[in-house]
Amino acid sequence: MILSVDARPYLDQTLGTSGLRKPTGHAMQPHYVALFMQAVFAEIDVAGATLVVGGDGRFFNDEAIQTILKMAVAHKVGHVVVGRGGLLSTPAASALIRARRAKAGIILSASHNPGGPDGDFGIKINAAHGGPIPIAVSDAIHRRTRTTAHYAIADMPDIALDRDGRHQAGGCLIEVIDGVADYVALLETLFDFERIADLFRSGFTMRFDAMHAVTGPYATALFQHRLGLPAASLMNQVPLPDFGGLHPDPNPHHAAGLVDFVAARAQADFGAASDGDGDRNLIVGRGLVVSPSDSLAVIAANAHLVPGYRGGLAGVARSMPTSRALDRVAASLGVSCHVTPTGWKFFASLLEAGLITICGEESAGTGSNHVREKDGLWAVMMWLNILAERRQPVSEILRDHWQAHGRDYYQRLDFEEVDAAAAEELMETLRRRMPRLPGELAGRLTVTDVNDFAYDDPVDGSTATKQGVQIIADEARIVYRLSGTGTRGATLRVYLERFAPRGADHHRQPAEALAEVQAIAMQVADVTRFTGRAGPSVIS
Ligand code: VG1
Ligand code: CO
Repeated sequence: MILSVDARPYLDQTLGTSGLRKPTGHAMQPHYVALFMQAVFAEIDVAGATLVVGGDGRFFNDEAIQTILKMAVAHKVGHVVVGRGGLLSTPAASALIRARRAKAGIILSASHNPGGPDGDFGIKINAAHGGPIPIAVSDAIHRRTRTTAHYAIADMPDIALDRDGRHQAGGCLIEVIDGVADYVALLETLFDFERIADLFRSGFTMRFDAMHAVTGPYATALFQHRLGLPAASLMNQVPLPDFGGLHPDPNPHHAAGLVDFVAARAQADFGAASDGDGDRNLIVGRGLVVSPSDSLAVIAANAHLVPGYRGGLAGVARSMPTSRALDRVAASLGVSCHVTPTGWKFFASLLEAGLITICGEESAGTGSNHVREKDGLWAVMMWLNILAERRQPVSEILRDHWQAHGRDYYQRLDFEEVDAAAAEELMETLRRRMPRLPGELAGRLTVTDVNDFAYDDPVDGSTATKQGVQIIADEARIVYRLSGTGTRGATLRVYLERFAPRGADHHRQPAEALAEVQAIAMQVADVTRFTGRAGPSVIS
């Protein structure tokens, strides 16, 4: 029986950089998820189509998934493919959408935000190409939520998600699958598994931190069962609804244990971690944390060593705040480097059109045309395959890279949970000051260019404006933008970068190399006055 439930619309169901994201308690309000999904199903006609559903296992996922399955039945979806235990990493979901020719995917995740009753909950909506829906669609969904005052849901028992199986509900087939095997099989088409297994047999040591998030089962199947890594090399590999109280954001701040073990105490040759939904990665070597922007550049420069990319790269792309290290690699390879606003949807469009092969963001997301999302384990496998070929320490690979291309010192400063109005005012004040900045002296640097980043998608012709203010001062760059994934107040992100060309000193600490740029960044935008903060809450 299909029920039509009346409820009052929620007016705050805005989609940000990556889907709907809210404090868990907020998302658990009566009918909140159901009304949102009603708007989604009204915008994306799913009748008779296939739908992929899964999440990162965080608190409230199980309940929300049952609601979504029952609503899928009510909306006459033909086939729902759902991950066992309600689990699917974001890249695995992307792969599944493509493999099963699904019309859409629903990924229940607030990604790198903390989980649990006091953490965050989120819903990402993906399109038939496997990537995040374009802005035109997310805007339409948001508009529709504002007037959606009822939803349709099947009156049926919960579906057992703890084991694989097929359930017929009305005209809908609900198929529970173990998504891990399919995902590992996809990686097998790209990487030289034998060579990586050889590397592990040669005494090379690795530590992988799944942060009690979704990649645990994937990492166990891949690294331990398939490539022979000892079980003790995996940390926090059991997905937990509250991520064990950890914050599943793989940066040096939140993955401090891994960084201490590998980088500081040199207890392993290689360390890696991924985030809540498995799309981000952190790469660590003995004595150093690889900055995500450098990791992207090294991956692109060495991709020819990996079987799946031996044929070369069609092009590459980075988000605007990501360092320009990738541009230098692209120039040396003779391919174009596209610069997009923050968020994977812009890459999905370029990947779909075949304009790029590899892309990434400073926030530790890296990926390729094998799916339409960033992919944490893929990035780790790229590094492992490159290390298996080059047989050099991570630090030497970086040193060689900087010698060949120069080094872009890089840091991101996050001012989290600041007053939203004050953060807006900071950005608006900065925008008003923009015309006066060029030519001004900033310390020993001269401002050479200032702009508020705008982007015209070369594929679908859409335009995105006000995507972040960038100030270029000689060989340095400062970018300011507000986060679109936070759920409390506003988060100001300030990105700092300074280029040290070939032959310059490449072995300074980033904080020291960027001290002058940081001081300029704080002063030009009056960060302390607007935010009331003397310094950032997180540096990555
Ligand atoms: C952040 C990152 C961005 C990333 C997005 C989603 O967005 O900066 O690069 O694409 O999170 O990542 P923002 O708007 O807060 O800066 V995930 O792993 O949360 O899907
Ligand atoms: Co994520």
